[in-house]
Amino acid sequence: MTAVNSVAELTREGDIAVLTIYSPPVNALSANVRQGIRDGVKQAEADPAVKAIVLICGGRTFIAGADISEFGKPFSGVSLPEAQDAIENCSKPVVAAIHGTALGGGFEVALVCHYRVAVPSAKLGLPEIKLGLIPGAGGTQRLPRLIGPQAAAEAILSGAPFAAAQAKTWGVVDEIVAEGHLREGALAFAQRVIDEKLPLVKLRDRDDKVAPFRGKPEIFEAIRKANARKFRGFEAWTKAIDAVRDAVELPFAEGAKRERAAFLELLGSMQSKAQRHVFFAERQVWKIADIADDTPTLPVKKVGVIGAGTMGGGISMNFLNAGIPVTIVETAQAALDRGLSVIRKNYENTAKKGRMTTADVETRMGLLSSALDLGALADCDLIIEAVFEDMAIKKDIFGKLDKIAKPGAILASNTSYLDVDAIAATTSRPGSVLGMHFFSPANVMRLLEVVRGEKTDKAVLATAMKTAKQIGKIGVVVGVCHGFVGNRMLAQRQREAQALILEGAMPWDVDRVLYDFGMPMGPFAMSDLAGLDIGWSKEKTSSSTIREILCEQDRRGQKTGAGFYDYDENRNAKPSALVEKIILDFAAAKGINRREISDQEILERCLYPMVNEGAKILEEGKAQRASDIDIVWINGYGWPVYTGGPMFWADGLGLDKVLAAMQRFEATMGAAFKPSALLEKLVAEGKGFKDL
Ligand code: 3H9
Repeated sequence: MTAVNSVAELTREGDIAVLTIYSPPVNALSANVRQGIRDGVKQAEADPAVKAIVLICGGRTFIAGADISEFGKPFSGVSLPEAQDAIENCSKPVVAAIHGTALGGGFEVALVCHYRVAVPSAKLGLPEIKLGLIPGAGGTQRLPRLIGPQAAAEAILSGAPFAAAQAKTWGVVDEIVAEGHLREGALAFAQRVIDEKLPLVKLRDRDDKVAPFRGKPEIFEAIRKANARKFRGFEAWTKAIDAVRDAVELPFAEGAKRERAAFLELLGSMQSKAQRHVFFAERQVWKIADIADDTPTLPVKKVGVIGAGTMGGGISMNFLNAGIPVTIVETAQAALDRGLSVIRKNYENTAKKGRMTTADVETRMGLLSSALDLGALADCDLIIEAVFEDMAIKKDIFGKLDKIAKPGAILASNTSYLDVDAIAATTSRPGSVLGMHFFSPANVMRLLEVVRGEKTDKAVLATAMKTAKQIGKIGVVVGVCHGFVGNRMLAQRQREAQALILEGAMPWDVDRVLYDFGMPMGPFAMSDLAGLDIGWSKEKTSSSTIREILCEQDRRGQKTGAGFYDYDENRNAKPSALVEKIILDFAAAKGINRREISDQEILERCLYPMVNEGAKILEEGKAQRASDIDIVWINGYGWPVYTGGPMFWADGLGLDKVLAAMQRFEATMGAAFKPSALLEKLVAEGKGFKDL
């Protein structure tokens, strides 16, 4: 065995040199790894006893890509193309032996090898698009030459890894070898290459898969059209399509040069910086400052859900999907039956779309039981209350649960605003109580705010976070305060949106500005979708807000065909002349002198107070880090990922700009705009949220 450098070593097995890269956790292509590959291959090539080389990785995975943490820092050492050239131009066959994930630059390294073998569990792909990038080491040029431009474009635009079996069908992988026997399998394959004198395959030289598409721009136009909606606001995707087109139209070297230029341009873009921030933020979020990663957690083998409404049903589905039995409790048989049939219908619809088999539907429904009595939850490890947002009801339920739940059971409330400590105080075991705030639709939305009460035990919090991961959510620890992180910040935006339509804007103006910013919809379209009558009552209504007036006129949102907007039978929204009149009359009655409001003001008034509230949340320790707030907004409210979330976005704008606007607004519009002390401090120190 020879050490090539600190992350690479060469061993000999007969005629074959095995170059092993080991750079935990994921063998990312750091300067050391790039050098290890180049020098290792060159050393093996120079050894007359070596007839073939196997490139394999130690640890849990093949190379998972470029080292993202190196992006944006000064470049040093051997470049990736240099390492790749050493492989591709090696006079001896190089076989990539793949386990775990071969992603991005890692997959691109595999693509310059002359052959590839993989274990069945391996996954391969080009996820650069998720980082606001395109592959930058030949991936956009070699993959189309191997699997054709259409399949390649799809793989690059989805960024999703594909399984070894799919790779084999495409010819991306030459042989699948037995799980757990990668090294032996790769050695046997390499021996065959030697024995049968198989050629040194260079994908760059292949033309058969791209030639039929040459001179057919309509193919790329169609790909562009099919993806335009999905990528609204994103920059990288059109460059990815251009690069694949170049693979068809241009000689390899020229296409590769253009790919590299586009990659480098994107690497410097704000969007990619933002998406890289999100990549690390999503991984940070699991780390809790005062709780060690190895804190023992409690078993969650059976879950109880109280309430079979939309939330309760959606919450239950998460656990059923993960194979965890659920007992759902309601107060009346009719409500229970309705809830259960909605769950079944949701699954059946998924099966109809071919994303699940009918057997899967039955397996999941088989894990679901129901009851009309809280007593049925006595053996549950985790009980989630998802009833009406009313403190008295919740306190009553937790008081009862305290007597029913087994010792050690976790008692969670799905409250979206209420004081979890007050709920916990109704039990004799506040250490077992926390909030688990799911977002609607709860079986779809990725975010879970895990609300840490004043007395929540560490093991209970750690278990809730682990459970979040297990059911495919992204858990964010938040503190007890009205609305926690997400809804507390949302309230700022809602207040301003309502004020703006009285001062001079129309709902569709506000919605357009926020939609153009990248939100999936504006606040008024969102209210129409959710229903304007949430919390509204016919008996108590007093025409004191626009919303009340709309409800009084039976404009209760999309479901009644009218709300802030008029809707046609396909639920297409149209600005409403009637609503315009209601707003103008209401403003006049209040003595408001309406004025022209610019798009810029709409944006600043809606978003800056949110950032300011985020700063207060940090100040009060209700979120652990600014990037956690970004994750909440991206995953719970559709904040555009390419801006990195509200706090990262504000840093990019310059906090001084945000502060100056808040001060300006405060002077004319009052205390709602009072800048947070943290915002002022950061500006005074010339710092950003990223420096906290
Ligand atoms: C690229 O390759 C560009 C090229 O085309 C051109 C270049 C010229 N770099 O996710 P995990 C860290 S772009 C640095 O929790 P899992 C991660 O932060 C890249 N660090 O594990 C975490 O650190 P910590 C294309 C990385 O098992 C730890 O590893 N490649 C990288 O759930 C464990 O990660 C990608 O986009 C990296 N590339 O999932 C792949 N990857 O423990 C990105 C991971 O301190 N990576 N880390 O929090 C992934 O998708 C997943 O990490 C992976 C493992 C599936 C590999």
